[in-house]
Parts: sequence; C-alpha cells; structure tokens
Amino acid sequence: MAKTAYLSLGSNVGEREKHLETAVSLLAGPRLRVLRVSPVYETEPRDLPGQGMFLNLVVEAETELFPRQLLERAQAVEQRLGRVRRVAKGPRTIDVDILLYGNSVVDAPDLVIPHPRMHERRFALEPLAELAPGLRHPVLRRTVRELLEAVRDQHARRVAFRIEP
Ligand code: PH2
Ligand code: MG
Ligand code: MG
Repeated sequence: MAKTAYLSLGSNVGEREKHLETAVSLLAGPRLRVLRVSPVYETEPRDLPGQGMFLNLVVEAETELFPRQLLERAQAVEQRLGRVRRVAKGPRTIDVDILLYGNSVVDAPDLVIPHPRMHERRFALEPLAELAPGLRHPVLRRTVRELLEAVRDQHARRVAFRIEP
C-alpha cells in the first residue's frame, strides 16, 4: 500500500538551490513519486549557530518504500551530493530527513518517525504547512498549523526560487 511521506531538505553550503534541485530529482525513482514540492525558505541555523543560512523545503512523496528503505534512499541522495559528516548539526551540502510517513510511528535506534525535532523547527513546519496545514502529528495530535504557531519567533523567509517535482 502506498503511503504519503513528507521529507525535509536543507542545504547551507555552496550552491544551495542547485543542491536542493538535484536532491529532489534524485529522490524520485522506483517506488517513490514526488507529488509536490513546497516553496523554498531561507532560515537561520538552529542548534549550532554561527554557520551559514539554510535553504529549506519539504517534499510530499507517494511511496511504496518501507520506512527503512526510504531512509536508505534519503542517505543515498546525501551521498551522491557529496555530503561529508564533519560535525553533528553542522554545515551540509544537503540533509534529507523523514518528517512523516503516513500516520506511522517508528521508534528505533537508527530511525525515529515522526522526526523527533520537527515540532520545534520552523524550517520544517513552515514549508510543511504550505503543503499540509491540517495534517495531524500522529504522536502530539496537533495539526501542522498549530505546531507552527508555537515557533513563529524563529526566522524564516520565503524566497522567490521554486523547484518543480
Ligand atoms: N538542520 C539541522 C540543524 N539546524 N537549521 C536550519 N535552519 N535548517 C536545517 O535544515 C537545519 C538546521 C540538522 O539537520
Ligand atoms: Mg536534519
Ligand atoms: Mg539528517
């Protein structure tokens, strides 16, 4: 059975727009169709300040991949884009995170869905709200719109650049 999944993409190194564009096109493939791509937001770095501004977006995908297969696809895209893990939460050419996978809840050492920090991050919630404002977080039982209200103080600015599915 196909599921609808939401993925958060972020880049703050080099040609950020190009990295996002390449990542979206590489995500699509066997058993994964990109349905919609949110507008792009320029966002202040969270968790680890002092690094460059991010460009962030959210992808809505229809997929027959299981959660762990989806994670593998995401990691393959990161590797194709030459991501090197230097510091946790530090600068990256591309980061691809699974936010939601249908209404599923996964809690394993290597994979947690919904993404454990999505509800505290405007850079994830703002683009997600453009696609699915009424979607309910399967654990917190709040809609994306409601979650977004609580993080409005964080900086995020919509940019003109758009990416097509
Ligand atoms: N990703 C992080 C840590 N901080 N900040 C912004 N604005 N955007 C991100 O994608 C981001 C972050 C860890 O993955
Ligand atoms: Mg991340
Ligand atoms: Mg990640």
